[in-house]
Amino acid sequence: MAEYQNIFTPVQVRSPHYMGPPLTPGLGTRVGTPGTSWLLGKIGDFQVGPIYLGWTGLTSLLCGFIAIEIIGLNMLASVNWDWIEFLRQLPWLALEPPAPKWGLRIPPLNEGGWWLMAGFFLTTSILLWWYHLYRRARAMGMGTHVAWAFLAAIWLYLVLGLFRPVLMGSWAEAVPFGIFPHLDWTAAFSIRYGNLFYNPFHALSIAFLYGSTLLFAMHAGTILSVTRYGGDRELDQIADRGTASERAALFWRWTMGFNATMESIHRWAWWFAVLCPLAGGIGILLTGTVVDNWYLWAVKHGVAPAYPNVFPPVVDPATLPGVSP
Ligand code: 07D
Ligand code: 07D
Repeated sequence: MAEYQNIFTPVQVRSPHYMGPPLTPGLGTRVGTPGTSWLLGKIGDFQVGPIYLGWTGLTSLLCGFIAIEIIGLNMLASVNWDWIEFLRQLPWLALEPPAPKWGLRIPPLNEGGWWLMAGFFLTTSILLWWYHLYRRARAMGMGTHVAWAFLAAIWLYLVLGLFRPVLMGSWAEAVPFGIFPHLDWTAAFSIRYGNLFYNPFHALSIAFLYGSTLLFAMHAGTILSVTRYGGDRELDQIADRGTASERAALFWRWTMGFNATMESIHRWAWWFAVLCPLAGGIGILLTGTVVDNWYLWAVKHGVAPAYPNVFPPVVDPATLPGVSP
């Protein structure tokens, strides 16, 4: 029954587990006894483990654990250490950054100090994980494309929680930890700075986000549609006439006049994914530092129409007296 195989019908060979090629001595070891999962075999490889953590992976997990612990315990404290309430209210609970009066100083723990500490450990954890990815790729003799793509996401994260607050001179500008609270922050940020829709980098970021889903659907759909010719096995199909790859390419050429190549489609996908947070980070960094109100900016540059003169002139509400910084 093994004649007709594609990605939906993989043979899950129960052979001795593969530990991977030997490691350079002195570079740590892989840990964990490999296991087998029939269910995981339906969506990927059925062998689970071993995993190589090394000191970067291990310290990253440790810092991540400390960060989550600080956030979780603060949330638990905010509901009087009541586990039921903690579970019930979890999506609404928050660990907030320091108030504006603290600027960039270190506040007492209960006034934002915990937030600062959690942020420190989360950032350390993320950066260590980045290095872990980078080192694993190098150790495999691979390119480091995944690590650089991850760095694009880290760029946006650091802009939101570190670079922009530092430029603005206040930790209060940063994002709170919490599921709905971070959405409230996002909505409030947009309103405070005059509607993020008028920020061209937000628009670019959205175009790359939507473009990513489109490319993902086109590429995944194309490959799935040629699995009957072995398209999912990509490599040996690339050069030969009449094979999966040639059909896939011709399908697009004859549908829309142009086709990517087996290689270039992955560059398209990589760049769209990377440019989404890269452009977004630029947009956030400019907000409040260079541009205070994106709507007024858009009016000034002829992007948005000004209100007709029958109304009093539009002033930036943030400049009115009585507005807290
Ligand atoms: C599917 C890969 C797996 C990752 C997952 C996320 C945590 C957080 C921590 C309770 C696609 C794991 C989540 C570890 C738990 C605590 C304290 C990736 C996949 C499943 N957001 N955001 C979510 C983060 C920002 C926004 C969900 C993180 C900005 C909107 C999840 C960050 C802004 C919406 C989440 C971050 C913003 C969300 C699902 C960091 C502008 C939603 C995420 C570190 C960019 C959606 C209730 C997902 C939602 C959502 C995590 C930053 C906006 C909790 C870790 C400040 C509008 N965000 N987010 O699937 O349902 O990502 O929210 O920067 O609608 Mg967010
Ligand atoms: C958050 C990168 C950091 C994540 C890292 C991961 C862990 C988890 C755990 C594995 C996502 C760390 C991971 C810790 C480990 C496990 C289990 C990437 C992140 C490092 N917007 N908006 C965007 C749209 C509006 C606002 C981007 C659409 C309104 C703000 C995106 C709409 C207002 C910000 C986007 C819309 C508003 C954004 C995010 C529509 C709210 C940002 C791109 C149709 C009322 C962010 C320039 C991304 C940005 C952002 C989409 C509307 C506010 C394209 C489609 C007008 C404040 N918005 N938005 O990659 O970059 O995020 O803006 O209405 O900061 Mg928006």
